[in-house]
Amino acid sequence: MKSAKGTLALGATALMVCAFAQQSQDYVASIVGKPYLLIQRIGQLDNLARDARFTKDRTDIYAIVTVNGVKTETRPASSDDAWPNWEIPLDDHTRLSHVHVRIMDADRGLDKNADQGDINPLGGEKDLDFTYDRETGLLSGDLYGRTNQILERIGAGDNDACRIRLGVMKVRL
Ligand SMILES: [Ca+2]
Ligand SMILES: [Ca+2]
Ligand SMILES: [Ca+2]
Repeated sequence: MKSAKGTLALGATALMVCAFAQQSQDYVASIVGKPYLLIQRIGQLDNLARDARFTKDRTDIYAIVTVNGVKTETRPASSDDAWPNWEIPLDDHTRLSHVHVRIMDADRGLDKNADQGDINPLGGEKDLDFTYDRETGLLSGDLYGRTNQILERIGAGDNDACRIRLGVMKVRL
């Protein structure tokens, strides 16, 4: 049987560009039996790694995810089109997880103001907010869908546009 424990067969795989398919299929979930946010892919459409006045910048995009007020900062991804497969646990104690996702590109030195990526298709909004209902398995808000569904959002209407693929996953025990 192919269902190795913790392996996700994602429905979106068939839609992916061939060059990236391999990387995606290599993903093996490290959280089993509990819902978590998977940020599978993050790519910059605008250049967030533009050189600033005093320093050379590089691509080091990371995510700040807040779940019911608890903040998690991921490690940076160093590619313009990265498949970091960041995993952020959702709230396993309450029915609803209110999730806020922000994307940043770190800038260092004297130019330490980081650039905030735009992953929200609406003008004037850069972040994504959604609620996950543990009982129904449904997402609502800036993301809507169901558990184990990868969703894509493309930022528009603001500067520093990025493309993100993410979803709430739950791998059966
Ligand atoms: Ca930057
Ligand atoms: Ca940077
Ligand atoms: Ca926007």
